[in-house]
Amino acid sequence: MDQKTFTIEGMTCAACVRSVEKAALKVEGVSSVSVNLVTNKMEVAFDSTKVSLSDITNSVQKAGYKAILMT
Ligand code: 9UX
Repeated sequence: MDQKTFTIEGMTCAACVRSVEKAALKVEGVSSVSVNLVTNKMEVAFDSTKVSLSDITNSVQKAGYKAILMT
């Protein structure tokens, strides 16, 4: 299991948080997602043999937000 942190752009309310979490969670192989509206950070735990980072950022993008991998 791998874990990465992303910065999310475009969130303004708690429903945005839900949308981003839902978008990341529906990626096959993602096991847990935690989004913080105050810090704009998203922590994702996933199986790196099933998920690439672009799968996560693309799904979040489709929901209308931008996910930037933290280095
Ligand atoms: Mo809240 Mo977020 O009304 O896209 S859902 S701003």
